[in-house]
Amino acid sequence: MTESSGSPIAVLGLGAMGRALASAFLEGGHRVAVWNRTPGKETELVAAGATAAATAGEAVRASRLVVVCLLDHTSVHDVLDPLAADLAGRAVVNLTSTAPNEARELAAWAERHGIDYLDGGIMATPPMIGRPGSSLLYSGSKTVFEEHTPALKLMGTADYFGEDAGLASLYDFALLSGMYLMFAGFTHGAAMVRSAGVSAAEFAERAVPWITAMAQTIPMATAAIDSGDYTTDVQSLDFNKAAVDAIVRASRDAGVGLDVIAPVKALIDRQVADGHGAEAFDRIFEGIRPLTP
Ligand code: FVH
Repeated sequence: MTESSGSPIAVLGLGAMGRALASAFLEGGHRVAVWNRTPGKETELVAAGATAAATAGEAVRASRLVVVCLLDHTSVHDVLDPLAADLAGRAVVNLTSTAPNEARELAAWAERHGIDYLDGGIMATPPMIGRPGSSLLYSGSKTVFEEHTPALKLMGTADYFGEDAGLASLYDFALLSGMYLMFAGFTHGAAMVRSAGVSAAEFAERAVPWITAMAQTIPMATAAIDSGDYTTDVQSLDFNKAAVDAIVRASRDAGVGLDVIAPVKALIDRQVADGHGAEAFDRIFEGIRPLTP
């Protein structure tokens, strides 16, 4: 069974993201009850048709679906713990960024209180919500996901990863890791060219197409990583060591800190020292992978 359009939704947390989520539900024709710890952030939403709840409990009791978007795991417990009885029998979709084990802990807490719990990771910024490019990842209660898919799709594409409530967050944080290291790499490059008086904006004109092109080659690394066979006849670790050592020298010469590039060099050096210099760069995966599975 899926929910009827216009069914009431509570949104707890009206930070930049919570406000964007509530707007998307309003635009989708839902009745929306909003609550935030600090009053004042609901004004525009109320003007657009939302109901401002005086307490989180009031918002929850008005709705079958409760969407939570707070700062972190602790704030979710701060808000939801006193409402456990009110939440029993209702669906909670928690879109707060939590670590996988924190999501699992929340799912176990919800189960103990008879609450249907779906965890989610938002792969979008607030202005992207409800627009093309907004993607949300879910795991936990399949019932909640299936029943509320139409409402979830108002925020962005909705992909379900399974009953393990920590999986969506694991994907979310894994993707964010790639993003943070990409941005860190950009700042390292920007620092290098700054030594020649080049602005970050000028550098970005070349960095964006280069990084975009390189991202297209990621699928080429997957076969080696998944099989553990790093045999290569191009660009071995020895080759990459020479390149990264030269980048380190160039960075030093330019007066740039090695904080970003040094861990990359260390990963390569470890594999070369262990006798894998002839194998592919992707072998650095073996230096950081979990022992199981
Ligand atoms: N903004 C983004 O681009 C990212 C995109 C990916 C997903 N994140 C996550 O979404 C969560 C909320 O993010 P946000 O952008 O809305 O964050 P803020 O604007 O800082 O709002 C935080 C809200 O949390 C409330 N809050 C904090 N601590 C408590 C607490 N102990 N009890 C009750 N509410 C609390 C805060 O309330 P207030 O300070 O206004 O009273 C805000 O409503 C987050 O997990 C991101 O990682 C967004």
